[in-house]
Amino acid sequence: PVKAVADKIADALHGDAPTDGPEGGVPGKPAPVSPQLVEPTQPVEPLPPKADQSGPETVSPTGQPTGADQARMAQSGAYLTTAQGVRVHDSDHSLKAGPRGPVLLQDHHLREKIMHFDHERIPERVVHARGSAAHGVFQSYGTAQAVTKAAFLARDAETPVFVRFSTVLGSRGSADTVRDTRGFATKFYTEEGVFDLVGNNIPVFFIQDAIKFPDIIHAGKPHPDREIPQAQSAHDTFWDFVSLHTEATHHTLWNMSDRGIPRSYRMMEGFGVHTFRLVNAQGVTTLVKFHWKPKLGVHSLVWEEAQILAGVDPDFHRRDLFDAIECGAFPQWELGIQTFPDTDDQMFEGIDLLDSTKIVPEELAPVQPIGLLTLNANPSNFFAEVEQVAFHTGHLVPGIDATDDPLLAGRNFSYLDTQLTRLGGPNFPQLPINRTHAPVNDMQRDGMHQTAVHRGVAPYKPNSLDGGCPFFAGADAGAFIEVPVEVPAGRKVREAPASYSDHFSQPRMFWLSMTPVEREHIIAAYTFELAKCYEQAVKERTLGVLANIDPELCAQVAVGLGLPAPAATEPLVDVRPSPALSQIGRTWPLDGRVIGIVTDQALDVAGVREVREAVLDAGLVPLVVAPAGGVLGADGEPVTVQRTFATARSVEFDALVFVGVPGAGADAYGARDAKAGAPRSPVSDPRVLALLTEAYQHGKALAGWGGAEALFEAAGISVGDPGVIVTDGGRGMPQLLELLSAHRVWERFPAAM
Ligand code: HDD
Repeated sequence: PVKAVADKIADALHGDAPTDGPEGGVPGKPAPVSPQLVEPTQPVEPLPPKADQSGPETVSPTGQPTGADQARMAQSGAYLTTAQGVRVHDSDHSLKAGPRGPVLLQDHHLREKIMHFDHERIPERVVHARGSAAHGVFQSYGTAQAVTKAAFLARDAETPVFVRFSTVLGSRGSADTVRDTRGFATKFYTEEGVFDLVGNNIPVFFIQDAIKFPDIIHAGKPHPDREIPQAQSAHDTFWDFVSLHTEATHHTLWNMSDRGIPRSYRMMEGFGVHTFRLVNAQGVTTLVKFHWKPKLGVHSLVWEEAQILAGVDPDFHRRDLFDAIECGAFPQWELGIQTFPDTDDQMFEGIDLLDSTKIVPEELAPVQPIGLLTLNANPSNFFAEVEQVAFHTGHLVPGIDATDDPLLAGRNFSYLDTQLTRLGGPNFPQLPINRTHAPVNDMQRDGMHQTAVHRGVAPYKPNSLDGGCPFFAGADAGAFIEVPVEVPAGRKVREAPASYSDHFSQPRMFWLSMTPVEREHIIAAYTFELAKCYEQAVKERTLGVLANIDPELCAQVAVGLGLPAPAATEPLVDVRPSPALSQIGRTWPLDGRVIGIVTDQALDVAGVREVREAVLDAGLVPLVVAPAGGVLGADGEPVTVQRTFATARSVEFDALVFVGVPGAGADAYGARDAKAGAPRSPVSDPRVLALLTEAYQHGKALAGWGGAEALFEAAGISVGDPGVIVTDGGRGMPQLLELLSAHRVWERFPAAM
């Protein structure tokens, strides 16, 4: 990312000119009104579509029409019409018998308008209801050619994609930063049809068999009587279930780790979870697990940040993704595969590849990069694209096949079924966002919301009336042919293989792979969640589960709950840690990170300009925080204020820079909303002190100049403390950025000392 990119997000998204918005305008002067915002009274030429209003592709890269109608994408055309195309004279008043008279049944426009509005909502997804998405492109490296014949993985192939990220438990309007698993679903519009990789940011799942899915979800969703709590697992029914159903232990432990509260969708790994089977042009098969590796590294919030954000900015992840793409800081992930020989037992180094509660450590099977995903365009209509997109684990293309993982088998049933309720019938593949970019020549006919006008008289096979068309394809003509693998014969049983009953060895491996800070976060997460439960028996039973992972984990959580720590009921397994599982200890690029510059009208504006420039040059986003909105620096190039002391909260920044002592001597609540008789702060506005202390507690890099030491001292922070630097305006930036590239100042967390 270049300077222009971050400049654009800082200015275009947060206002580069005074506006009449809540935090713009020159104090004391009426805000100028943009001519474009005046409502025209006569028909005028429609405004040209904005850059972000480009609709879904009408033609695929291979020249296939996608069915999308660009003309319907926005308010274009001079006259308002009814749904029947009749021009409308008045849409503000119902047709009445006189201005105070009763409304007439004859008013078709009224009925049509309200009828449509009444039906605007569709059922939200039963899981993963809250999400956001983006368009992009997948560039293959061609390195998977030896193991798969899938054409989109051939060298230099470029495939359009649509990716939707989500939380699992919450409703559509729930907060983004809750502790939960995140969905990571990718639709590849390949030339051979659609391939969906419907994964999560956690590589294992709660259950081994899809038949348990309704159970885990009923347990995790709000209680059926009061419908609380929303979007979280910190309640009795969830812990009741996972403490009884111990195959959930591994996934639950990942949820309680920092993976459950990502900093950004852009900073999460993605996993296909199941083992898939690839087949190459010679018919040779390989078992694989898919991984998405973010270029920006894997980073998380701290729990307090996540909680505050849920109130301060419930759309934090949605905004972060949209803003980053809008400003050109396109998020990227490398797709990688772990490969395993397709043996009869489908085991690798003693790990059952058909058990979705297990991973294969990267140290045993390295992740081999096979392509690069870049998200480069935001949706133009949330409903049409993000809400109506329908993913399916059964959407496979030649070269990629399913395995007998019983979790995958159930998913292959469920994803088709759920669309009938959500999207109202069997024709959802015709919705623009779901349309394949490959030619469709099926014999599906009619049904609700059919938009195709099919020709021909013989939608059946065999036929002679339509010349026998269409014909079957062979492998040489690109047909999808299931790999004819041997299936083990046996008795019909409702049982699982013996290897599925190992529920603790991998949770123990995960725990042992964490650094002290990460372990401390896990202990705090379990303690928080269990302390929110009412049932003593549920807490005690869960402590029993933790004892089987690690006695120290169990003991620490027990202390927090004020309960005795039970002994393990199973022998502790001797496992080797997997360092790849830890998020800490490396440095990463910083694209799109947000730096707050906290200042005051009276302070060093030239210095603010310099820091702003340095932040922009590094491809980051500077946001200027001051006591009131407007612009600073009447004497030179004006600096726009993007946040005020009333609206800024430390949680939306990755690092903070303080200019002197902003708000010194101000009334306790600042100049703008001073309360009569409120005390004057001897040091600074209390909200500035809160910004500073909160950011310090959350391990954020802090810098200051122009006498900011006095402010730090007032907050009990010394300049020599880890991650606290005194800069000389913009010249201190390299130091700050270096701190930031480790994501947080880890030394500040007690466990790391
Ligand atoms: Fe699922 C949605 C991921 C197991 C049934 N799932 C859904 C989405 C993701 C996942 C990312 C959101 C897709 C979107 O953005 O539209 N699900 C997973 C993973 C699983 C998994 C990684 C285990 C490895 N799911 C799973 C099982 C079942 C389902 C076992 C049912 C037996 N999942 C669904 C669903 C959803 C869904 C009910 C809700 C909306 C939808 O499918 O389209 O069918």
